[in-house]
Amino acid sequence: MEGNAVTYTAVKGDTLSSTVSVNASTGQVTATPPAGYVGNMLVKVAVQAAPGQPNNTGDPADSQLVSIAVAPSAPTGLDLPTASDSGSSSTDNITNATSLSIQVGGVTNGAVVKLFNGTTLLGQATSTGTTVTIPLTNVTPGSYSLTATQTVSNIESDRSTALPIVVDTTAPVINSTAPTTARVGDAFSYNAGSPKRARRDSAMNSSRRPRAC
Ligand SMILES: [Ca+2]
Ligand SMILES: [Ca+2]
Repeated sequence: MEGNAVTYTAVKGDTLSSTVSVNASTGQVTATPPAGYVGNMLVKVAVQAAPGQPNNTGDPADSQLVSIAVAPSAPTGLDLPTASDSGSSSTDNITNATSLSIQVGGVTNGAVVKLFNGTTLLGQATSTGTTVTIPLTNVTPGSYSLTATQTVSNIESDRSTALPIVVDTTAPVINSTAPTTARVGDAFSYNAGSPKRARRDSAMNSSRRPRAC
């Protein structure tokens, strides 16, 4: 019956409340699992000779039970928590901590959550809620692009959006020289974070303070 007209059918192959449909002309099967379902879903797909077409197999239809793995959604909201984000900003994802935690959201209770840098597995933890914290120790200084997956019913999700973090253990240095003299009565200003020359505020102020005598 190769090349002859056929009729496609597709129905549920299990008791899940999923919906299954098939395009009669192309045979394209669309199966929608129940909302939030993770696991395997069975669909029974059959093809048979269209009415009036010869059927050279003993069976009226050639059917197949197809197992579809429905994966959990990717985790969301990776974060370097404030407690692990050291330095002048606790939200810049630049830290000198080599023992730190990464928080992962959007996970299912009981999911195994894996944390990767690129394709390297850094750590994993089992979620006991919708967020999970993955501790990391002895982190080598450098730049990281962290992603996470969650595995539910032995089916692993896609990767989350990446969280870039920098682990920098090099102490900052002052690369400017503080002035050693100041005039009595003048406000003194020095920016240790700028390599520019120090200045005296009085030079910029029109209203000078009276000088002490
Ligand atoms: Ca943070
Ligand atoms: Ca920081």
